[in-house]
Parts: sequence; structure tokens; C-alpha cells
Amino acid sequence: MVDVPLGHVGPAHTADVEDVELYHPHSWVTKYVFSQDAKVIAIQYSLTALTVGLIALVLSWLMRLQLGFPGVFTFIDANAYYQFITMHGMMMVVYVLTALFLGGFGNYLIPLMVGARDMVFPYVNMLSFWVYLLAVLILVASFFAPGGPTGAGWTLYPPQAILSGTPGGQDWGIILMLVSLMVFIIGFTMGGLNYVVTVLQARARGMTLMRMPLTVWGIFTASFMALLAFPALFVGAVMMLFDRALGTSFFMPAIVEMGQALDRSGGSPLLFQHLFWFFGHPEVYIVALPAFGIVSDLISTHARRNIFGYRMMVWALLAIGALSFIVWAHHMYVSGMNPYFGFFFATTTLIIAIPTAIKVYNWILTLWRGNIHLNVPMLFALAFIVTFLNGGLTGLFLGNVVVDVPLSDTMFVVAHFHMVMGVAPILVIFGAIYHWYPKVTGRMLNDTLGKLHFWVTFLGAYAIFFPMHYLGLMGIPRRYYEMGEMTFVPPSTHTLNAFITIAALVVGAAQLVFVFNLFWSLRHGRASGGNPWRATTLEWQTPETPPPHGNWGKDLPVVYRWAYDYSVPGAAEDYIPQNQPGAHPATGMSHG
Ligand code: HEM
Ligand SMILES: [Cu+2]
Repeated sequence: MVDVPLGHVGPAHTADVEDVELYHPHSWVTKYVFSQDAKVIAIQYSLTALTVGLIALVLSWLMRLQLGFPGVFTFIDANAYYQFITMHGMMMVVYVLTALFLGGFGNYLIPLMVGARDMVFPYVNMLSFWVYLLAVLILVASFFAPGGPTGAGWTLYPPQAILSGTPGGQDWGIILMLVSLMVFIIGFTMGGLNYVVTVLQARARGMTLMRMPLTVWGIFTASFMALLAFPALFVGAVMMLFDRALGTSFFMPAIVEMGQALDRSGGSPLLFQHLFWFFGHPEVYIVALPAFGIVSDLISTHARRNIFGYRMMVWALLAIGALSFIVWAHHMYVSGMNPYFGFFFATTTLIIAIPTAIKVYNWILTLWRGNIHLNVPMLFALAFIVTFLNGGLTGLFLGNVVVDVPLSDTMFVVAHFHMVMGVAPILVIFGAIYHWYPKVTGRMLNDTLGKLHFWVTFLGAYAIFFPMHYLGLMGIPRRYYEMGEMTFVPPSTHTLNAFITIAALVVGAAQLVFVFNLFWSLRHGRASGGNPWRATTLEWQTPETPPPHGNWGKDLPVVYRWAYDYSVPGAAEDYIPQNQPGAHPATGMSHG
């Protein structure tokens, strides 16, 4: 890697912006409420998303109570069940995971890790959070609207989504859902532009692209993808809103409802499926790529080993990001599309396995002969690798048309996607919170509670979702609130369903331990110092912890090396921070 010469002449580098040019807050309100500091915005995003996550978790309990003990909880009727799955699914995917990885971790980590003072457009960044909060409020309002939230399923397929038989279809539910999604996307766009432009324009001196930590690469690629993918959902939502509110027929074919022909014709329900999945599949990787990046950094730091194949890891991220835009119709094998079309999408889907497998091999080679510290962040990172591999393998099954057709819309699919995009990214989010909490608060999270949280969550998640594959293979359909006495369903599945429900309640309770730990450690946690994990990346080298507005005090950091100088032979310490000058003979400046 070419070194960036210091003191080179030319136009002023963005990273040289003086501290005084930042707009510093003057009151409590501009400091903590309408804050333009990316770190405060990150915390606002994270707390909001975690709250939505708790609501979605409670909804999953209610659904599981119904599935495990049908008929016992009479307030959950079929309508309520559909409303719960819809809200649970949409909240988890969009309002929790996307918001946490990009709005939360993106805001906190990008400026610190690239050595910037803040995001490049702090005001727009602030707006991004408030618009996101508005979207959340609109979504939650649908619980209190006449008819309740929509029960169309998180995929919102028309014509079902806007017909009167669907909960919320002819009431406010679907309208609030669509408006909320549109508002969310507007808010995200304001944030996303910041994440992308900050990485491209505001890196510290010496922070070449190929010296960026993989966390930044993951979040950057995902933000870029989200800017391309969300517009498809946006137009889908606008068109469906027109169909619902103005009587247009973008997605409505000629259709008979309750014996009555509706005044609609000519629309294409399949068009919505294409728009939805053109967003929906990349969305999986919008969540996964930040997780990949974070896990790379966690295992490198906690195994005291340089990441294996850094360049390959970067290219794999980019390749996955690009490929994920040409696989969307693997969600539509049963939609009646031409089987040859399905063959194309099966092929592209299987090709994604190549860069993904490269990443898994490189993680394993990073761990190989590493000095593995089994602390809480590392446990979560290792659990992620196992879980992602697991969910990825069933993905290889489902990617094939002939296997997917019989398994489609069964619990096998629910098990698969919960493993790969429910459990796996959530494990990373936990690992990342245990890892960066000391930087945010100056204190460590309690270790005993952390280990308890980890083991119950990890083993519990397998207790919930492993047997669910079997239920799917037995033919239990997804989105059924009650199976009754179907002859093809063996009685053993009822016992299994009760078991899964109990596991889900236990796992849920373990999350309350985590929430308790977050608040308890704020006061009582062990003081962490600035760099408790002895990590190399810039966020751990700030002059103060937690870092103040502007991050770096008077002087911006200058970067001399990549992010992975751990256990360098002959070095005085087992890590060399990115901003430490002087080439060690063994590392040279050639890394990266
Ligand atoms: C303890 C954790 C969780 C439990 C017990 C749980 C349980 C469930 C259940 C019972 C269903 C409905 C299955 C059906 O009848 O079709 C469901 C659907 C769903 N869940 Fe989860 N879930 C959990 C976490 C998550 C997470 C973290 C995500 C994030 C990706 C997620 C995303 C979804 C989605 C997208 C659906 C599909 C909704 C639909 O079919 O419209 N879940 N979940
Ligand atoms: Cu997909």
C-alpha cells in the first residue's frame, strides 16, 4: 500500500477541518435532544430501535403462546395472530435491524473509525433520526387505529393487503404501514448519504480505503446498497397507497371479493412482488454485511491475530453486495413465473455462496492458532459464525427451485430465515454492544450477566429454531395460527410446539437480563479506561473516553498502518494502534 506522504501540498484535505469550524452545542437541548453529534444520534437510534425490538419480542411471545398452546389464550384470535406476525416481521427487519446497524453502529463508528470529527452533514444527520422516530410512531399508532394494524404479512402482498378480509385492509392499518415505510425510507436516505459521503470524503490523513477496518467497509457497502434498494420499496408503497386510497389499479387485477366484482382491472400483483423483493433480498445483506464487518474486527481483536486475507474480505463484501441485486426472484419460485426464469435466479443465488464461504474460511483462518480470549464479545462473534453457517446451509437448499417449491411457505422457511437474518445478526449486535459499550460509557458491562445472557440466548435460539426445521419438513405451513386435527400432522408436533414456546419465553427473559445490565453497568460497571481490549482501531485511541463532540480534541489523528497489527513478531506490545508512527521492521508500511 502506498503511504500517503505527510505535508504533501495540494488542496486542503477534508480531514484538516479545524475543530472550531464545528457547530458546538450551546444548551442541554442541542446537546442531547436535537443533537448534531453523530455519537448522540447513534444512541438515540439505538435506544429507539431496541425499544421497538422489545415490542417485536413481546409480539413473538404472543404468537408462540398461541402456537404452543392453541385455544388457551382466547384473546389471540386469527386476526390478531396475522397482525402480530406482520408487525413482528416488519419491525424486526426494518425498524430494528436496519436502524441499529446503520443508524446506530454506523453513526457511532464511522466518524470515529475513519478519524473524522463527525458526519459530513450533521444537520441532515440529526433530521434523519427524528424522521425515523416519526416513522416508528406512525407504525405503532396503527395498534390504536380503528381495525388495528395490518395483517397482510410483512411482505404486504397485494391484492390481499388491501382487501376487506385482511385485518387492517379496509381500515387504517395498511395505510399507516405504507406511510410509515415511506417516512422511514426518507429518514434513512438522509442518514445513508451521510454514511457514504463521510467514508468517501472525511477520512483522516493516511486512512486509505484499503486501511479501513472491515466494520467500516461492511457498514459502507450496506449503506450504499440500501440507497439503491429502498427506492424500490418506496415506489411499491406509493403505488399501493394509491391503489388503497385513490382506487387506482397498479397491483389490482380484475377481482371478485365476497361474491362482488370490484371496480378494478389490469393491475399486476406480481409487479409488487418484484418491487418488494428487489428491496427485500438486498435487505438481508444490508443487515448481514455490517455484521460480517463487525465480526471480522471482533475476532481479530479478541484472538490477537491479524485478519486473514484482508483484501479478499473487502472484495468478498463488495461481490456479495453486487450479487445480492440479481437474486431477488428466489423468493418467487411459487409465484407462477416461468421455471427457466427460476433457473437463472437459482444460479445467481448459489454463486453468492462463493464469496460468503470465502469469508467464513478467512474467519476460521484468523482464529487458527490465535490467542483466543473467550470474553463476551468473542463468544457472540463465534456463535454468529456457527449460526450463519447453519442458516446459510439451509439457504443452499431453498435456493434450488425443486427443493424450495415443496418447502415454500412451511415452517422450514421460517426456521431458515430466523437463523440467518434473525438470530445471526442479533448475536453480532449483542457482541458489538458488549465490545463498544466501554467506549460509549467509560464502563464495562457486567461479565457474569453477560455470559448468562450469551449462553441462554445462544442455546435457546437453537432450541427454538432447530426443531422448527423439522416441523416444516412435516408440512406445517407458515402463517397458520392453528393446525387443528389435520391427519398429516403427527401428535408429536404439538409437543414440539409447546417446547419451542417455552424456549422462546426463556430466551425472551434473558433479554431482560441484558437490558438490566445496560442500565446497571452505567453506574456500577468497572471503569474501562480508553482502550480496555487493547485494540488497534482509531475509536480506541481518542484522547478522552467517552469522546466529546468533535472526537479528537485539537489534533486529528494521522494513520500509519492498517487496522490489524496484532501480535506482530518483535513488537513491544501485542498490538500497534493505527495512528502509531514508525514502521516496525516486521510490519513495514506495506500492510493493507
Ligand atoms: C426470540 C425471537 C423470535 C421468535 C420467538 C420469533 C417467532 C416468530 C414466529 C412465531 C413467527 C410467525 C411464524 C408463522 O406463523 O408464520 C415469526 C415470523 C417472522 N419473524 Fe420472528 N421471531 C423471533 C425473532 C425474529 C427476528 C430477530 C427477526 C428479524 C429478522 C424476525 C423476523 C421475522 C419475520 C420477517 C417473520 C415473518 C412474518 C410474516 O410471515 O409475515 N423474527 N417469528
Ligand atoms: Cu433472498
